[in-house]
Amino acid sequence: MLARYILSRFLPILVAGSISAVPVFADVIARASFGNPTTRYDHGVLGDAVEWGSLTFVLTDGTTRRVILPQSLVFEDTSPRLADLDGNGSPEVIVVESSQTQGARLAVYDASGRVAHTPHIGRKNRWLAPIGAADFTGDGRLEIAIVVTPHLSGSVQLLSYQNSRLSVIATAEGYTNHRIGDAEIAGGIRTCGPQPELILAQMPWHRASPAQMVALQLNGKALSPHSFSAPFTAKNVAAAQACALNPR
Ligand SMILES: [Ca+2]
Ligand SMILES: [Ca+2]
Repeated sequence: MLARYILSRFLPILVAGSISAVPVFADVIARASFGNPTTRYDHGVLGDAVEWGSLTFVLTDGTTRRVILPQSLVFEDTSPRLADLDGNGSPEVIVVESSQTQGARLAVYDASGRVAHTPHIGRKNRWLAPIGAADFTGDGRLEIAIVVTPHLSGSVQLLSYQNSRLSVIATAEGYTNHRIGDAEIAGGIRTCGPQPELILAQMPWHRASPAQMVALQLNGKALSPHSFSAPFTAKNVAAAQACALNPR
């Protein structure tokens, strides 16, 4: 009797809840890709002078949406990254946008368009390279890790995403995940212990000589480095991410 009472009392609420959820779940991004190649931003940090002018989302219902940037901006990036930053069950899309006059910024999109961005670095031909997203603080929400000016200062920033706002919560200097002209971004995130770690190269990182590989761990407001004895190579990064290689 009690079960039936509870059911009859709460059923209308459950039904109402599922109806109101329909519009939200119609806008879930399944895939994202860059398009409209353009040479209007003459930087070539990713190996050629071609960047991207548009970003296309394919939603789970099969429909597509396309964002076309104004002439003043390009996507200066390898590929869009999907991560559910606000924990609502639907991924956001993380990309790098560069301004003709102000250089790169990190931007977050959802199916409705751009929802957050960092400030531009402030100068043309200044770039940033995303590392990835993971829950570094242990609060159940993802933070985004980036390297600002990976060929100059190598400034690592951990960004929280709250209420459509990106805020720097921890930093470290002198680490990189990219060399000028490389088509791909190296390194990444691994979770082998209780918290995620950033796998990066200690600067300087040149083609002629391998760099030291480090794992950066969030420690209060700092990112503390732990050095590997193996150098920063694609093979060693993969082994570190598979937890087969650990800091000494
Ligand atoms: Ca989300
Ligand atoms: Ca977190």
